[in-house]
Amino acid sequence: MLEEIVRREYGVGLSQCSDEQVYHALLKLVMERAAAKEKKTGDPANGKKKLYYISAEFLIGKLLSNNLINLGIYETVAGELLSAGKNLSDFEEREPEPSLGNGGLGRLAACFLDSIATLGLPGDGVGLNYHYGLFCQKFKKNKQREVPNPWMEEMDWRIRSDRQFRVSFGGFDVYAVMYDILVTGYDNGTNRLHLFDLDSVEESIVQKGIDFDKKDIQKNLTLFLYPDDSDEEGRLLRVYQQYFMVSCGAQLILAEARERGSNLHDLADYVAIQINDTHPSMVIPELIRLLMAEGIAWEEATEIVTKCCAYTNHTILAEALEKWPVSFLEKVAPSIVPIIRRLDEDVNKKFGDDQVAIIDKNKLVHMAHMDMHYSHSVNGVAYLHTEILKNTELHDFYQLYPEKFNNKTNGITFRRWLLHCNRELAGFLTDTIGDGYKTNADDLEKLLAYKDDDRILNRLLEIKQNNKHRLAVYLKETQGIELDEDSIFDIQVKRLHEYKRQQLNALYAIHKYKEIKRGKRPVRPITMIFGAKAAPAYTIAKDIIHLILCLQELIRNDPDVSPYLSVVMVENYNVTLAEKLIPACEISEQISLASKEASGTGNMKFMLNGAVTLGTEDGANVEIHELVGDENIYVFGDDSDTVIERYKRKDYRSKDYYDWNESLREAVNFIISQKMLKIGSRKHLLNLYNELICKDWFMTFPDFNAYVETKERAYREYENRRAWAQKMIVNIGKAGFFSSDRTIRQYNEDIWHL
Ligand code: 26V
Repeated sequence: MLEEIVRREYGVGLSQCSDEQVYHALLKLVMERAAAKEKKTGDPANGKKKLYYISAEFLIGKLLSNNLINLGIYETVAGELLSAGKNLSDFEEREPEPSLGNGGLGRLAACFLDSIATLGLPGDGVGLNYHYGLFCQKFKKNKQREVPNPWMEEMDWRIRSDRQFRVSFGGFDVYAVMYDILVTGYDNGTNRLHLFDLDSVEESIVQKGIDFDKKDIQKNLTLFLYPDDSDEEGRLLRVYQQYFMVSCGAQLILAEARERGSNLHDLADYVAIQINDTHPSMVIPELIRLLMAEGIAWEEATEIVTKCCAYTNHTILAEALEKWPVSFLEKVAPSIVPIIRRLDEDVNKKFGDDQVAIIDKNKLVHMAHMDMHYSHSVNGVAYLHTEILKNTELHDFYQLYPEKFNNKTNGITFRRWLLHCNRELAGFLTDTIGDGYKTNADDLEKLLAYKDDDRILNRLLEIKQNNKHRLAVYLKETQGIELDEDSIFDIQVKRLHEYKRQQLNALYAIHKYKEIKRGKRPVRPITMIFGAKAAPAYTIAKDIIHLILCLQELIRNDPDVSPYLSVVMVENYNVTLAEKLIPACEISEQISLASKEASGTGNMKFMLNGAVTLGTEDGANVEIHELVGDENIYVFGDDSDTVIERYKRKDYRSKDYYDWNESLREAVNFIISQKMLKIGSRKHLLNLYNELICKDWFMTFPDFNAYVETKERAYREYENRRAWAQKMIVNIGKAGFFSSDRTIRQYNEDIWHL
């Protein structure tokens, strides 16, 4: 099939093509096949209602192999290339990764698009065409440096559409263009991801690193994806981005609804809108505005919009809940300010309660409050998270609208996170239990019947070993990192955030280092792998990276310790690296402070690939624990009730734990020891040391002992290889629940009704 394309396009055979020609032919092939599977407006196979998943982030990752898998032509194309003396994996490597998201929230949106298409549901993504994805991370002098991360090419996955949109900012208008990326379903139809952009955006305004002139909106609007808690001056630009996204989105939604036959009064029969966190919240007032411009009265317009919109909350961290000054909105989007004020007045009239107001006394607009009043559904992303929202964080709103609150535990697409990233395991599963699991994830349970089958158990261990080998080869080639393939691969990869507690894992590394120095060697060498980006303005997160990199250097150069312990921090952790790391992992670190991680989705990816979780009772870990049982997970630490109580009492003093706990004190002190100061920066290490002793806001110290003990137990039990393989079987077998196909079915049944 590729042969046909290159003959047509270049008039030569596959074996005569340059690599660029082949790559472009692959893009063409996939896009043609995918487009052929689109259902067109008016197709009776499509109901009239369509979903729009609006999100500031879609962390789609590379698309080539996933699309080939979803279209069912992976093997054929791989074979064709091989006969022409070429290797598909070279082209997979060549594809730049669109890193259009920060982490979990953006990756979830991408998994959801895959599942929506796979289930054959009509649903498109709506977002922004960032010219640079999340910054590319470089390590220099054991510190993170940020450089731009381009992904667009002369020819890539984007299709420029003819639709034009005008967006009115305060004082000037812009004309938007729309790019579409085809979203293939596994053995099913094709949907689209719509990414809006301005032709006037100029990459040349980027100065050193990722700095640029924040003021010229025409030139910088979609230049960069925001690293979640960036600097103050960029906040206004972020509001410009958000309003631009939702204004274009709202126009697209209304235009398409009309094309499908809506008279706008019945819009809710034609449209479901999922608001992914508060970044797209301005779609509510924007839609009301547009409906009123069409002559629909206030009450009816707000009612229609409420029926269309549903809001997902992704965090309970107060500092992450967006509140925009009214003055910002007046500058950026003056036409929706009167609408927001009126929504606020209506809420005040109805409830007369400051706690649930949209605009507070400080003239801040609480985006989540607007979402909860003017959506028909509010959901959390894991059981525990939703309970905490209902009982604590959003309790006032839960009392007003109990019927709106619901849980949708996150999921991951098995196409990317099993079929694509772990072909050997996927093949083994097909041989063992058939391939029903590819579309019916619960079929994985069939694996449990083999729990005592030595052949199967050994094969699982062998596949894990092969994946460890593949990772070792890859990291050696790409980053010059050497891994001991016989050591335990213990992995923590995720955004760097204090609540995720990479610092706790680093304290363990120090503890182990000290033990080995004293002559207590582990039975088997341990490889602790980290991967994480820190937001550029997030000082403590960067200090934690510095600590880990310094430990890596210290241990690597210490012949007493390096045969038994290594700390490895991979550079530029992204989706592509995740796809290599996860299949090779044996112990999955999910050690956030209980109550703080809304769900986590990495935890699910590791489980599905046969890693055993070492984690707190937080987010979806709670559900993993329930599914696999005590025997097949390592749980430690204070539970969420204890943590929430301790915050309420305001009596946590990390210094007390430091004073009482000798081994903790030893590890903490080591951060500013002579050995460390010789390698690292006094300023950064001291800053981190002080932060821990004087604050430790995410309570690592109370969990330290339990963490060390539980990790040691996991390492001990690892030595019983048969029993370990049984834990792997249970983890894989029980992972079906975490398929995003299940999550999307639930969204559709409870919220969208497509
Ligand atoms: C944003 C910010 C911005 C300000 C500073 C602190 C901070 C901390 C976290 C965030 C992220 C908020 C949204 C987010 O990415 N949530 C993640 O969503 C995932 C998908 O639902 C979920 O699995 C993760 O647990 C959750 O952290």
